[in-house]
Amino acid sequence: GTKQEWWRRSTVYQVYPKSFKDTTGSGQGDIRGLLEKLDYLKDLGIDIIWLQPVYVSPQNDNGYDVADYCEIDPQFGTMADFDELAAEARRRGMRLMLDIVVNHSSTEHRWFQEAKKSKDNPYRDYYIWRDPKPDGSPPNNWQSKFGGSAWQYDEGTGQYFLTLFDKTQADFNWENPKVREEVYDLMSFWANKGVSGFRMDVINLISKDQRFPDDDGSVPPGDGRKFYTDGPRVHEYLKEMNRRVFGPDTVTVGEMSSTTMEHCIRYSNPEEREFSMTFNFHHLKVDYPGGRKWELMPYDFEQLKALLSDWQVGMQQGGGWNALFLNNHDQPRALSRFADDGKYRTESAKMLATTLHGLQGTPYVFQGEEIGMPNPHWNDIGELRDIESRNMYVILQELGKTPEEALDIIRERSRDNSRTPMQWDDSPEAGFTTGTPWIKVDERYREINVKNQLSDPDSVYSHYKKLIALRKEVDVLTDGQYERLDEGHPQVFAYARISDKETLAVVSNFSGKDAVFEFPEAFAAKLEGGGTPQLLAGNTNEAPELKARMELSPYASYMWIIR
Ligand code: TEU
Repeated sequence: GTKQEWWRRSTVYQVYPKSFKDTTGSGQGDIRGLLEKLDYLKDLGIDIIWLQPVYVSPQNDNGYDVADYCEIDPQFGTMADFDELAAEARRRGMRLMLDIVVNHSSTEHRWFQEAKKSKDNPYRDYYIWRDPKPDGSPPNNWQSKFGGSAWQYDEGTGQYFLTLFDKTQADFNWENPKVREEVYDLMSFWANKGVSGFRMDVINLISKDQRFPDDDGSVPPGDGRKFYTDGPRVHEYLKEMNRRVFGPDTVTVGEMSSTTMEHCIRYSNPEEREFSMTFNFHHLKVDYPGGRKWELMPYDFEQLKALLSDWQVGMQQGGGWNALFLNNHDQPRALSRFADDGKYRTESAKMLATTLHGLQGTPYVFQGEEIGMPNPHWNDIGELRDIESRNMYVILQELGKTPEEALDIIRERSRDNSRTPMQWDDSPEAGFTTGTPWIKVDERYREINVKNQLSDPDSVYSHYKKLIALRKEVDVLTDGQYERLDEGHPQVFAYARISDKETLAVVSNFSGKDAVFEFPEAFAAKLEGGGTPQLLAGNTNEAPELKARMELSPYASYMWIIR
């Protein structure tokens, strides 16, 4: 690819700063903690560091409620710390990708504080205000993603304002060109400080249907999703943002909640000049009965494979580019969700990594994923911190669940599963803090930590390091045609990546039982006729020879190349 697409061979590391490394004893991570760990990330082979919000914030949604877009919150450090971080990252050949949260701001932002003063305040139309219905009820039936109505009533001016997330996160009115100018200015502020990457929070929600119609129930009940997801002017806005802010090699990723393939092709095809790549979440809803997050069911393996495959083929055909991920700060740990965090923990973690990193796209490693951190064990709701989880604990009981039933659902679904402190070593609090951590450290930190994996060639860490290096060396990982090879196999996910000079094959047993897998005829013929397969990555001591019929031990996973 051209210089502009250098990031197609890169791997991004996602840092949740609050839980990464604390250097002050506050119990919360900080920027100087990340500074201390830059060599660790460099050694892992990381090219881009996605730094999640460290802006001034009341922390109701852990920094996704921004009260000043151009100031570092003192709990994370100072602007001088940030400047040092940017310089030190660049000195090591790594880039910073900042999280930009501009669908909404905190209600503590001065713009909102102004806007709520009066209906004719110059900042009023930075946000979305509507009159109550005649009976005083909210303007429509849209629901917040964190539960409850998406509208908050402001006594002072007798109007409601829109909050798609927490009631202290007020949606911006992107129809207002002044809002767009403010956004481009704040993004340029960071670009001028040498930031050359942006992760755009729920950016496909910024264009709302200005009629604000009631939801007609055609999407999960009460969720106005289809009235503000991939809205009427979203592509217009993103093209304007691209023109106004991005440089020729700025790397950008859009978080596209509930989006479609067609939109993601438009968001990420270079000719559209919007973003470099997109996150979509369809593959992370295969354990949601009827798309409903707060009900439990075993995950649908066939649907997981079908969705990953459809998005590989569809984005390839459309010239789009996937951000590849199974973990982030909003999802439970994939290791516990899709594999085995007990007996086969190491094999499972490596299997998921090989399966993901063999796909076309840019892989994202969420902190702790590279050492096989599982979901922590939660004893009671008091251990949870996330606003969404705490709201749902109440709402689930209002819906008739017992406290224990509600807690069981929270245990599986809570975003806190991925937010416990990074486990650096087996010292108290896993070496994360010398103080009391803001959220508990998982009790398995003595067994699962960076220190005891760094020099172990068979560790999960070493496996990630190998996969990240392969992406830079093996061309077919970047541009090989994707082809699914397992037709509905109950245990195995297998696929190929094919280019004119080499073929990659990835075969993974997603089950805790032995599996037999036979390649399709056509591909098996290729195996017979082709060159000698070379094993690039495996998760068992003895990798079986690649042949038409494979016998796979529990969670066995292999990546071969055939030249
Ligand atoms: O997340 C968008 C979002 O919708 C997720 O929070 C997730 O889909 C939600 O938990 C549904 O159950 C982004 C950020 O990643 C998230 O941390 C923020 O809370 C959210 O936006 C609001 O800024």
